[in-house]
Amino acid sequence: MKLTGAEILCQSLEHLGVKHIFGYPGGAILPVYDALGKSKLHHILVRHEQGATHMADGYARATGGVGVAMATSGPGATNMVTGIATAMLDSSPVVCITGQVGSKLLGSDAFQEIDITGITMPITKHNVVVTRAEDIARTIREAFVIAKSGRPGPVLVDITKDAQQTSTEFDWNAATPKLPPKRVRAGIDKAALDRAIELLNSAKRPLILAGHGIMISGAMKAFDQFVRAGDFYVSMTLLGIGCFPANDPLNLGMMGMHGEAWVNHAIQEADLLIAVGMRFDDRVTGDLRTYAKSARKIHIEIDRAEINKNVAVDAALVGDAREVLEQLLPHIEKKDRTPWQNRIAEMKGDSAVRDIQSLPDTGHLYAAHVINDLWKETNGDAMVVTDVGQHQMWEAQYYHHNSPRTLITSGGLGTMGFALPAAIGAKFAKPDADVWVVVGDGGFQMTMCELATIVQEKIKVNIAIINNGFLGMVRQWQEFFYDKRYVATPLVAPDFAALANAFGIRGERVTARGDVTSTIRAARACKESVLIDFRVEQEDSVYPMVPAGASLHEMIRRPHNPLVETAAEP
Ligand SMILES: Cc1cc2nc3c(=O)[nH]c(=O)nc-3n(C[C@H](O)[C@H](O)[C@H](O)COP(=O)(O)OP(=O)(O)OC[C@H]3O[C@@H](n4cnc5c(N)ncnc54)[C@H](O)[C@@H]3O)c2cc1C
Ligand SMILES: Cc1ncc(C[n+]2csc(CCOP(=O)(O)OP(=O)(O)O)c2C)c(N)n1
Ligand SMILES: [Mg+2]
Repeated sequence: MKLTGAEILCQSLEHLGVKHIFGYPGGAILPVYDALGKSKLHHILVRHEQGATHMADGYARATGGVGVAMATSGPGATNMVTGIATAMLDSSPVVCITGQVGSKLLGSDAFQEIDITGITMPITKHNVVVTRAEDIARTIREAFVIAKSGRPGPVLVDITKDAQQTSTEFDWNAATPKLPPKRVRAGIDKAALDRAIELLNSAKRPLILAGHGIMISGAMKAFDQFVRAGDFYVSMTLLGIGCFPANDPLNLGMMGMHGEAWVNHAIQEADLLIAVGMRFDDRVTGDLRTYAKSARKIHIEIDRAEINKNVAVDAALVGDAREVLEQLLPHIEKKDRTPWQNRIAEMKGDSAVRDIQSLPDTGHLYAAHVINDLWKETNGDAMVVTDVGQHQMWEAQYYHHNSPRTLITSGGLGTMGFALPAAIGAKFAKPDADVWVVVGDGGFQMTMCELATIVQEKIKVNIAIINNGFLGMVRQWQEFFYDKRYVATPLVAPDFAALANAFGIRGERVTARGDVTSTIRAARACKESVLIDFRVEQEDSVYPMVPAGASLHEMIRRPHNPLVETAAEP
């Protein structure tokens, strides 16, 4: 059967099980759009190509499947760069398809010609220019295999206009990928496994560092069994949140710069750290010279390049988290952990002074109240998509996630503007999910144009703007480290509720603590999307805080006590 390259692309995507494409058209990709119109694929018209990549990323993170974004050449492609880098840093499987000028014009500075494969070389797992229609089906199959296999990541396929227009024979079965999936070592090193088992069974103060890789691997069940077999305490990275239920007594909470104080102290006192699918980011370790000095380390990690990159380890188990945990499981011996449990309880007791919710209403609305009320009102079952800044950290501290893939957030690149589009993508992936955007007044203004996408697609996503009138996280750094010189952080914003109305979305404003729950409840009951502008305390800070480069136990604590640092146990 003869088809154009554009038709082959659409049919290939259908073969790969793709249902949604987030994109924006233009001249160099028009043949594909023409074919899209005749296909079964649902194209979601975004308002900015950055939004398309975040939507594809949110879609991928909500399901573990591949998200697809599309744009034209030149500015369409360059607008994707931030979204691609965001996906790269958080190992998210996204396939970006861009149009390119005709192959005969390549290198001539043609209209809207840009070397997008050159630009995205360091921020994609793989990228490729396709100049022949007959290569499209195979290349797109390869793109999906590469994006999803091993350590996932973004792949960009740049297709010249003539390749889209030329007709050629289409045979899906013959278009098998030529690239092998990223090679994962066949077996886990026996000596390392023995060493790990010995360390696991001899440790007195073991602590698990649970990361994003557990979710990527789909290792939640094996992880749960592993934790219970050894009665191990679990701490999580920001991206690991959800891999183990927050309400389990063995779950201590988040580690790192804004992690729970008792977790950071426990890391420094542990005699064994078991890192599973996490990469020892500097937000997690603080000063490496003083990091977990008393602890031996086991690292379970699929990407060999991560081993000994930041933290030297005693046993490296290179492989898929689920497979490794399953191999370890039969060897784990039950131990009496009473002294370590007592020590943890002691450290926790210091910190969890009292529950934030039981504080009297002082007339101030704190972001922590909003997040904690959102958690209560949604029974912890919402899919929360956050932006970047203080509100992101408060979400991690005060919304207690019990299920995997229910917190979607940009960790590695820390991309402001991520939340709204990523939530739209997540909603398409999980139409029945109660999707909430938790976003700052700064980040919201970066991609708020996507409100129009919500309206055009008639989807239901609730938006909680944590409006503190500041680029809050930067203001916090200025408060702590620049003598409160608030340069370029006070932020004027539009009336967000009125703005929502202008887009055709219901808008609310909340200034009093007593109105938080009822407004959240009404928003959930409403069939359409609702935006709530929460006017919160302007100069509150996130505590505790390990200053960048400081030792993990050197945390700045809340100076006086109008609030506790984090809520008591969920
Ligand atoms: C303002 C701000 C503040 C932050 N503060 C904190 C903080 O206080 N605490 C914190 O934890 N983070 C914080 N972060 C996030 C931080 O920057 C990192 O993004 C995060 O720590 C990374 O978590 P991770 O290593 O679990 O996930 P990733 O970076 O996604 O790494 C996942 C790892 O798992 C591996 N992997 C993938 N698949 C598998 C598999 N199948 N099997 C085994 N391994 C696999 C990957 O190779 C990779 O090494 C902050 C971010 C921002 C923007
Ligand atoms: C695209 C981008 N630009 C700049 C930054 C640096 N930055 C990190 S947090 C932050 C402030 C965010 O302000 P806001 O969205 O209002 O959230 P808040 O911290 O107040 O909750 C800034 C500017 C960033 N992370 N991303
Ligand atoms: Mg703000």
